[in-house]
Amino acid sequence: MSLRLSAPVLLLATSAFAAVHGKVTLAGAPKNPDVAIRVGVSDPACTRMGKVMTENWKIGEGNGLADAVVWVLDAPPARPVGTETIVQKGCRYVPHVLCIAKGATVTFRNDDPTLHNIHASEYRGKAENAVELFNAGQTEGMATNEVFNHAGIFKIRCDVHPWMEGWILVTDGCCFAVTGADGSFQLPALPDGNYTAQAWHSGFEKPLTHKFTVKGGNAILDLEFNAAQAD
Ligand SMILES: [Cu+2]
Repeated sequence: MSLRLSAPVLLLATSAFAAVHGKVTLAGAPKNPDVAIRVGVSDPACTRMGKVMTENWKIGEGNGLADAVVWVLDAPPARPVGTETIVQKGCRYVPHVLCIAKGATVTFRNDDPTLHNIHASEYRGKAENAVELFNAGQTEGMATNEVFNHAGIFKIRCDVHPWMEGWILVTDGCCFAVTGADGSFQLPALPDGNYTAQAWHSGFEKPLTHKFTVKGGNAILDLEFNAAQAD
């Protein structure tokens, strides 16, 4: 009778448990909470897929703020540049917020049985005009690849369905994350040292800045936006 190992043996160094993680929260209630969109009869392909809501404020347990982006300004470049995907599904962008490294490719795909166009521009704050980037129409099943070659905040919208709005944050560095439903995030491992993180959310003109120290591979970052300062 032979001896069998039922599962691979995992060797975990202590450092494997080290982590740079935290939570983004929202203090107070937003002035303009999310509302249902009156799609009306403009496109039955959208209404058939359920209620369409604005997606500005996703607030979870413990005031956790979803869809905020956290990145480290002075981190060593380490993350390989890859490809991410944004799907147009149910007449919304999934994910609503994406963070990528400079030079990465985004595949935009239309999974809806209707026409969408991806109208992308660089967002430079409310006071300045957005800079047009590209505008690509897509029928069902189409996919388009776009490379984002410089850091910045990019807004995508659809001229056919004016409620459709999505955000792509392009960073210079390696270390970034988009917060989950409870506002939590985990950044890639960082060598011990002092760093500066920034957090951005589409409801605010300016990012938050937060200094932190990684010790023994660990750091906990808690960042809070104040709803009273929202745009
Ligand atoms: Cu559309």
